[in-house]
Amino acid sequence: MQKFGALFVMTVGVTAVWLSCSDPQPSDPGADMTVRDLRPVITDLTPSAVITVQDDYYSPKEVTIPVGGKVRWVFRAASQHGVFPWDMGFPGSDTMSQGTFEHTFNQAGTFDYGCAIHGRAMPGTIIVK
Ligand SMILES: [Cu+2]
Repeated sequence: MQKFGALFVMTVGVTAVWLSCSDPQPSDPGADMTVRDLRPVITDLTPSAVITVQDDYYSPKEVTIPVGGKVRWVFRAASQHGVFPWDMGFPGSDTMSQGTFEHTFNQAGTFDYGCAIHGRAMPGTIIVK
């Protein structure tokens, strides 16, 4: 009977050690984050649209992005250009021929812009929805 008792204690002990080693819930601080939580982080790193600024046009001229999306303008021009919002709906860029300018649009709407130098002869539109 003493043998069975010792076997029982040993079996319970081994099982307890096995259970504590195979804990299926490791403490991962990001484990309860959802895709929705991560979306602002992802959009912050990756632009929703990339617009090339050339002589004398934006390509593409019109883009549609989600709310919270970022637009990156990449200047690849010989002349100076800029991004100038007509209704001041977002801060414009400096004028430049090479370089980048970014803006994150956190409100829905239609944002028309043009060039600070060439004006409305260089039209562009950002649609945020
Ligand atoms: Cu221009």
